[in-house]
Amino acid sequence: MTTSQRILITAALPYANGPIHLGHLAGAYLPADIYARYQRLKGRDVLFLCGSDEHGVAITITAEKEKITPQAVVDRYHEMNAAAFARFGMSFDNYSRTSLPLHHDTTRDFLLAFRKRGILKEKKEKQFFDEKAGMFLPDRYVRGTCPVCGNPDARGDQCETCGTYLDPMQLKEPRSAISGDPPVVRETTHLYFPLGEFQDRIERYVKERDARDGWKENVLQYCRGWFKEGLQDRAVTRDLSWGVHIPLPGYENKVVYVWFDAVLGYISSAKEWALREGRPDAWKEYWLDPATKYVAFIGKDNVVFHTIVFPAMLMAWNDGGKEQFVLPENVPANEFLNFEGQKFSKSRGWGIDVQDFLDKFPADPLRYYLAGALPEYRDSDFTWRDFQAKNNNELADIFGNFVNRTLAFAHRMFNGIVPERGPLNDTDNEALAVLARTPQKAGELFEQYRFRDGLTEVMNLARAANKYFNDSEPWKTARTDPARCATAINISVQLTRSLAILMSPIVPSSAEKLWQMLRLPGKAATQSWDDAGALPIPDAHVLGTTEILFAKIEDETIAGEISALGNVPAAPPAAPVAAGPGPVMIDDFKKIDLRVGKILKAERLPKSEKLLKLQVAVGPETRQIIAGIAKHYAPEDLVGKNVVVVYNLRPAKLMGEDSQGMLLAASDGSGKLAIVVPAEDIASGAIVR
Ligand code: B3M
Ligand code: ZN
Repeated sequence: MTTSQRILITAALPYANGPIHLGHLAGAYLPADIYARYQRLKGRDVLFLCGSDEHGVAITITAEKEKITPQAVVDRYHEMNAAAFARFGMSFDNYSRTSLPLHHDTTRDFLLAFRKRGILKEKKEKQFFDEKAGMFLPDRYVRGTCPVCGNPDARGDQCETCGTYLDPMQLKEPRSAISGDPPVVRETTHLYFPLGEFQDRIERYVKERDARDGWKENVLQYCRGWFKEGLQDRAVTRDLSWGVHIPLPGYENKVVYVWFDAVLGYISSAKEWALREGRPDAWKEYWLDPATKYVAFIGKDNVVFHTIVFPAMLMAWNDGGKEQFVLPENVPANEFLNFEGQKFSKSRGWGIDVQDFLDKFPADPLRYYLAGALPEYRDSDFTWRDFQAKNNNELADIFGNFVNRTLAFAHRMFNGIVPERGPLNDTDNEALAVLARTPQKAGELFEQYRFRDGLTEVMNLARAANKYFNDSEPWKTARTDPARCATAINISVQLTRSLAILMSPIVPSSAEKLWQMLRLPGKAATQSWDDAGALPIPDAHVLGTTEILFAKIEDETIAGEISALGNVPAAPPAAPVAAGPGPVMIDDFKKIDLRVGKILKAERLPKSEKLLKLQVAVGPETRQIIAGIAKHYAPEDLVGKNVVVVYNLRPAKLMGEDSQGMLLAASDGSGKLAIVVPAEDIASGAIVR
């Protein structure tokens, strides 16, 4: 029996402790989904798995705060996130959850097998205990003064101010992050996984897989850092009550460490999938076949667990000789997506949840925008204006417009019947050459986890298609050369079909809508990627009815979102350049007192991504001016610059700061902004007229 290549794809299991936001989508989920959809089009046998990570102390803390059970917390967020993923178009074969008995059993299998084989060692250690909360404190729930930099609010695992990795015992004046009380030290016993013993094998593993499949530089860098530090043995049990219980004497009040069980959730998710398929052993076809290519998509904060801890656990299991699990062939981790220039933050209410977003806009424009802005190499930024621009200027104006003009023309001039393709000319051949090479070019990039570049290739085909339509001028040849017109429309229709297939990993529901408009059999998602460059629609094929694929997003809508950000002032709608207020008398102009100022100091306002606080010398006087130029200038680039100040503008308060005047700046409506500076050096205070 020949089977097509099996690809096992996992995406990090999100904690069921809050709603997922756009940053999560851009980090792991959208790239994983594009990859899965692309591989299915390549005809590969894909199993794509995810699920909720439902353990960990953060969940018990939420439960205590809300006075409900941890199970109630995870039930709520599991449902919520599963629904959000479905709406976003995630094509998981299974979305599981780690509170399932099936998962607890899988975890205990690993733990007990490791214990039996002497891999897990018991160690006694001293740990902080919160007497008020009645619990041992996980490292990050101990706070205190950093011994290195003196930060009074350092976390027990790491000081976020100076970056030092800490042991909670090193903190000065430690206190519990749960009750606020100083904790006491108690002795406790835990099982340790000997990660240190695996260092050589893990280093070799990373090297080998990188050589074979090209790991991302950011991921390799994290690994090198950990290797250099030296891998440490890790406790895999915790003194908690919520989690996977351990049937070993002395462990009655302990559970498995959340990360030890979470990574095994990928295996349980496959088992659950197999049960639902009615073939309980089917998971083995993926996990236990050495020919399976396993790719684990994650965000950068999860790297160590997927490149080191999980592979070491699988190696340890495989050493037992029973089942041989495949190890990740690649771990494509993205950096972070920020939101309007700042980190997503649940506590500060900064960012947007997936459900909230999808209540306002369909999934495909969001998928398209995020795919083009994925933080593949460095952090990237979601902004409402970029989102609008990408939707309107690319999705609607390039892809949507090509589809719309082609199908509208075919309906109007050919009654919706695909006209005959005659002999080809140079214009046709040029377009068809772009078409012929796009599947391979874009496909190679997707294989290398370069989704932004892959999308660019596909969109270049859409651009070429628009150009082809323009150059062919079917509206002219309809009269002058009907056969030529027919050929151009035939090819254009074929191109819309190709785009439906090639765009389907990015905008799956629009691709299916287009597929229906073409009235072709099957679905866009079940076609062959490699045949996307073919011209299979027969002459005289009858098209379906046409609809608009992508709606434009209005300025008001976006302005509304921006002003809803609260402390960020909405940018004024871009005015057409030529339209001004009309003529004024010189006396009116003279009412405005303009003077040269010199910027002495510039700093960011902590809560604003748009505003800078400037100290500007105007003659003998120093004025504080709050200017909305933070997106265009770095504070350090402004110091020393001469500018033009509206000197007699009535003072105002912006975000609680006094602003005495305003800088002149030019903007052209494209979002670009330039401050106005005198052409020569001139004394500050000089009058401008
Ligand atoms: N739940 C962390 C996170 O959501 C963690 C991932 C588990 S992957 C096995 O970022
Ligand atoms: Zn510090």
